[in-house]
Amino acid sequence: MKASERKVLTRIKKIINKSKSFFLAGHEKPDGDTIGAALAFGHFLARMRKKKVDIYSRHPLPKNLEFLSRILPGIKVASFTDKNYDTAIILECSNFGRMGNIIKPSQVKNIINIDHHTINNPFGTLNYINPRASSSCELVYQCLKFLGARINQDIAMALYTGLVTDTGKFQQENTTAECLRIVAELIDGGLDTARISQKIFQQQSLGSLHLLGNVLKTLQLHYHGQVATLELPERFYQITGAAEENTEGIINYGLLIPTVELVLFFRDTERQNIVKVSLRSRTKFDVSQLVKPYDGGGHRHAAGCSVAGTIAEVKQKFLQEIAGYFRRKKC
Ligand SMILES: [Mn+2]
Repeated sequence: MKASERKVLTRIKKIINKSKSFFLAGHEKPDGDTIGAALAFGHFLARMRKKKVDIYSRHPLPKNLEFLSRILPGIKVASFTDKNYDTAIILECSNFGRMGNIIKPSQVKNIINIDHHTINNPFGTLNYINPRASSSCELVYQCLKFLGARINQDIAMALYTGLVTDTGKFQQENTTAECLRIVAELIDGGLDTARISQKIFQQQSLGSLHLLGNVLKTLQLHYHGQVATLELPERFYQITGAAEENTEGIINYGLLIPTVELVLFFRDTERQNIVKVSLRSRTKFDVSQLVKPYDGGGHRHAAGCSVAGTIAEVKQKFLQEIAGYFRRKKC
C-alpha cells in the first residue's frame, strides 16, 4: 500500500471512529459492485461497530442480486431522506448527486468518497480513489482490513459479488492480482463462490433470453469488422415482456467476434427521443473520449451516455465520429 493511501485510510479511520450515524449509497440503477460495496461497509459499521447506519438506493436491486438484501442492515429504496448524518459514504459516484440526490451535502458533516473510476473533481471530505483497482469492493476490502474488520460470511458474500461482476467473471483487464488474492482469502474463509455465482449469473427468465435473441439479430459489423453495433428499440420490451435490467451484459456479446475492437449498443429509454448508448472496447479505442461530447461517463474500455434522437440518428452520428477516429489514428 502506498503512503498516500495509508494517509487517506488513517483519516477515514478517524472520521469513522468519531461518527455515530452513517448514510451510505452508491449510484442510481445499482450494480453488483455498488450494492456489494455498500452492504459490506454498512454491515461492518452496523453490526461490528454498532453505529447507526442507513444504506440507500435510488432504485431497487436487480432481481439476480436480491439475495443480497438479507444482509443487515438492508437497503432502503427511496428518492430522498430528510435525516441528518455525521458521515456519508458515497460509492462509485463521479459526483455527489449521482447517487440520485437522495440527500444533500448540507445534511452530513463528512463525505467519504470511494471509487475505482477516474474522477476529475473528487467531491469528498476524504477521497479514497484508485482507478487501478478492479472494483469498489476491492477498495472497501482494503478499508475494512485497515479498520481491523473481521470478514464474516455476509461481508464476504457482498464483496465477492462486486469482484466477480465488475471483472466480468475475472475475465476483463481489470482483474488485478489483488482482486484474486482477495477472492482466495474469501474462499479460505469458507465462502461458497460457486453457489453465489449461480445466484448471480443463472437467473435468466424466458423473456430476458428472448430479448437477448432479438437484440443479437440487430448485430452489424462496420469498418472491416472492427466496430459492432447492437440495437434495442422500445418494441423489443413489448414483444418479450423483458425489462431494462435484462439488458445487462448483452453488449459483451459483440466482443465475442475476434475482429471487433469496439461495440456500441443503442437502446430506447422511457424518455421520448432519448437514446442510451453503451460502449465497450478492447484495446484501440478510448471510449471515454467518444462519450465526452454528450456528458457521458466511464473509463477507457467501458462508457455510456444519453443522446437526443432516434436510434438510427444516434447510430449514424457515432459511426461518423468513429470514421474520423480511424482517419486520425489510422487504425
Ligand atoms: Mn465498479
